[in-house]
Amino acid sequence: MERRTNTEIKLRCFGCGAIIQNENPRMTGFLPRSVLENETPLCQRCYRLQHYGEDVPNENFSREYLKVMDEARKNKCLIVYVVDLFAFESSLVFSIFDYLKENPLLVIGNKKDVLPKSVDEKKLISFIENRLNEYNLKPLKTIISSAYKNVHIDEIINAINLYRKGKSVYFVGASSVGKSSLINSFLKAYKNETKTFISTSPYPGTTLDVIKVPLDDKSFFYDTPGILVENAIFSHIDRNSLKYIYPRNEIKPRTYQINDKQSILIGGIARFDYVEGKKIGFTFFISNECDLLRCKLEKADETFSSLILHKDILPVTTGVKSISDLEKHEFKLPNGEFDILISGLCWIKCSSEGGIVNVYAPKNVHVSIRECKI
Ligand SMILES: Nc1nc2c(ncn2[C@@H]2O[C@H](COP(=O)(O)OP(=O)(O)OP(=O)(O)O)[C@@H](O)[C@H]2O)c(=O)[nH]1
Ligand SMILES: [Mg+2]
Repeated sequence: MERRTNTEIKLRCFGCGAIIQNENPRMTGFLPRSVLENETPLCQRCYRLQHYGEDVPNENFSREYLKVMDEARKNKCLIVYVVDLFAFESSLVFSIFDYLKENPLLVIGNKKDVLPKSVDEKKLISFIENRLNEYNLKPLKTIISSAYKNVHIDEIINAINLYRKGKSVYFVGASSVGKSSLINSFLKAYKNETKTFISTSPYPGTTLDVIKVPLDDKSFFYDTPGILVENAIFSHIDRNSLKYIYPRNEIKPRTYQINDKQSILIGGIARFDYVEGKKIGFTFFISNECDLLRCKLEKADETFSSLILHKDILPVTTGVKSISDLEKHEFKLPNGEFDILISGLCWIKCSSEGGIVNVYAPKNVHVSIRECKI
């Protein structure tokens, strides 16, 4: 019998096909050595996905990213974790949480300008911190901001100066949450002699490698590439439809008093069916550019396909032609106030005494019920 070389017997994960390795927990295919015996191995990411339904996106970190973050960890540097206040759930990047646990942590909730003006900042901060505490993340401070409107930029700069203790600062988070825009706001607030800024854009994946901005003789701001969260809507619709999804200005919540057996079509990409329950109000927090249309549940399938076909509802996306292209999520409504969220697209606030709702969204987009954000 022929002797096999090492490369020939490399194991692959049964769940995602990545080559199994036991050296680096932050790269694809990681499986601790102690559980390597199994005949059909699952990498740690797939195990968590399949057993806990947890979002563990497949971030293929570049070597540069890992090197920089390991340096941050070694030197106990301040990490600034930027989250998107609108698309909060899609800014939870579980795979970098280990770094956030071990380093001094400042959290910035960015894009305050797209939330209704009446929103209470204290409530937002406690919402963010409660969610992060669930993952054992304990920020030194959480600050609400808007890179667009320069909200609390001075307060952030002061906090950074206080917590960084003369060392470098690392900006991390999901794609498109506004890391580069915030650093640019800091550069504007201070004199930026070069007059050059970091590129920003409405498309995920703008910053491609780690960017170093000098702070003083021996320390830097590190702007890191954002991590694409796979179960957020952005990863599942056409790039040119993103402009309908990302709110660019203050969202105007839209409330519908809905009877049972009525549906709300959410562009040509999602649908909300009120299957059973008393007539109640459902408030949609969604980009103003995204069409919402009410119709009878019995007509919903037909209406949905026909509107998509004629592009009479926006946005549409190539993979969705009819309701059968979407995944169904059924909810028994609890008593009281809560949000139903479609990750990255919207949340729907309501107060119910029970009932049944079906939400249809593109496959693999996270849909759930949570405590009210605002
Ligand atoms: N409304 C609003 N939009 C913002 C704000 N900050 C950034 N943006 C927009 O969000 C998009 C992404 O901003 P970037 O600064 O490129 O985000 P990033 O986190 O650096 O993105 P990556 O480099 O892809 O990880 C751009 O269209 C920005 O103009 C904000 O405070 N409010
Ligand atoms: Mg960037």
